[in-house]
Amino acid sequence: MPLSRFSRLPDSRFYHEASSTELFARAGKAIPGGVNSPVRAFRSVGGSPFFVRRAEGAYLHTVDGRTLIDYVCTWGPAIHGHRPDSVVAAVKAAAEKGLSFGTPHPGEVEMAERLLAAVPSMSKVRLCNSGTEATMSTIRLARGVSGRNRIIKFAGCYHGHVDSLLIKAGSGALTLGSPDSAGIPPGLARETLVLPFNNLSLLEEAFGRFGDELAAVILEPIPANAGLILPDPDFLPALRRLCSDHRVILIFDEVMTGFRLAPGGAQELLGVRPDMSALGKIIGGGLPVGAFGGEASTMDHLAPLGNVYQAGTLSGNPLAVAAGLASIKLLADDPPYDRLDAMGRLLASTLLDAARRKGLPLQVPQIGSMFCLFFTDRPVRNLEDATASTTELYKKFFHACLGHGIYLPPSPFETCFISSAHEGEPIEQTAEIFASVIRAL
Ligand code: KE4
Repeated sequence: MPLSRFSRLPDSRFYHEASSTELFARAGKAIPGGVNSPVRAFRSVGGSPFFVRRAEGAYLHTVDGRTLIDYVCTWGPAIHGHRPDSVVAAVKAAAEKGLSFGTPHPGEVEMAERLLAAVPSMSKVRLCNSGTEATMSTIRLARGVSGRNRIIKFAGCYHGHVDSLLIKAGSGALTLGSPDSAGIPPGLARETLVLPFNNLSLLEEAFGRFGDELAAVILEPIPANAGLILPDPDFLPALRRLCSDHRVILIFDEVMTGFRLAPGGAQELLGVRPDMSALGKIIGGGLPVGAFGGEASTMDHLAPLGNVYQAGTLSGNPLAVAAGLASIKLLADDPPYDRLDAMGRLLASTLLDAARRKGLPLQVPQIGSMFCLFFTDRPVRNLEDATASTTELYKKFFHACLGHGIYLPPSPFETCFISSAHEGEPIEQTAEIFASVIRAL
C-alpha cells in the first residue's frame, strides 16, 4: 500500500473509540464478512456482532459499554476465565526476552514433557499454531505411515478447515464423500468416507468394506461442533477395537476437549486410548498453539527424522508456549474440573426444570464445563437429530440472553463453555436469567 494510502487512514484512536456498528461497517469493507472467522458474524442467529474492548474473568466488555457474561470463552481456551493473572504475567515475562526466535528454546521442551505427562497415549508430540494444523498433520502422518489414503470422519464433527476434512457425506450411507466447501477437489473428497456418529452397524459395515484401505479414523470423541453430542457408551470402545483389528490409526481430535474435561481430555474421562491426538485451544492459554502426538514409532516418521513433512515458522513460539504452560500449570496446581462440572449441572438442571414447567421441548446435553441447548423433544445422538431441533427457538433464546447480558455461542450448533471464573455471582445470575428467559420464550 503506497505511503499516501496509509496517511489517509484514520488515527488509531478512531478504531478504539468507534461503536460496534461503526466498526462492523468498516470491517465489512476490509475483511470478508467483516470477521476473521465466519461464526463470529452472527449469521446463524441474525443481527450483527458486537466488538470487544477488553475481557476479564467471566466478562466481556464491549466497545459500546456493555458487560456480558461470556459462555463462548474464546471458543474454549479461556478455561480460567479471561486474562488470568499468571498467564498474563508469563506472557509479559516471555516478551521481555524476545518475541520469536526461530530456534529451539527451553519452553518447548517443558511444554512437550507436560503434554506427554497429561496425555499418556502420546509418547512424542509436536507443536504447531492451530487446531487445524494439528488435525491436518495427523491425517498426513497417518497416510504417510500407513501408505493408505482413505479416511473416515463423522458427520457433525469439525476438525478445522482441512481440505480432507471439509467433506460431507455422500448420497448413500457408504458412498464416499463430496466437498463441503468450494475449492476442494472431488478426487480428494472421495478419499473421505463420512459416517453418522453413534451408528455402530454402519461403522462395522464400513470397516468390512474399506477396512484395509483405511489410513485413519478421525473424530471428536465427544462432538461439540454440532452442538454437544455425547457418545453412546459402546461406540468408542467398538471403534477402538475395529481400528486395532484393521491396523487403522485412530485419531482423537481433542482440540476442544483436551484439558477442558480433564488434563488428558475425553480419552482420560472415557478410558479409550487413541493412536494419535490433536490438541489446541487451552494449551495456548489464548495464544495460537496447536499440537499433535502419538507413539514415537509413528511420530518419528515426521521430518527431519522421517519423510512426512510438517513445519511452521511460529511453531513453539515462546510467548504462546509461555501462555500455554501457565494455563496448564494452573490446571495441574488446582484442578477445577469438579467445580466446573457442578456449574454445568446447575445450568443444565435450571434450564430443564424451567422448560419442563413450560412444556417446552428441550435437551441440554452437558459434560463438565460444556453444555448446549437443543430445542427438541428427543435426545440428540447425531448430526441429523441436531439439525432436526428448532433453531428458531435457539435464536430467540440467544438474543433474549444477550439482552440480559449473557453471551452464548452465536450458533445453535456450537457448545457453551464455563470457566472457573464463572463461579459465584456470574453463574448464579446466569441461572436466574436462563430460567426467566425460558419462561418468557
Ligand atoms: P482452529 O484451527 O480454529 O484453532 O481449530 C480447529 C478445530 C479443530 N478441532 C475442533 C474439535 C475444533 O472445535 C476446532 C475449532 N473450533 C471452532 C469452534 N467450534 C473454532 C471457532 C471458529 O472457527 O472461529
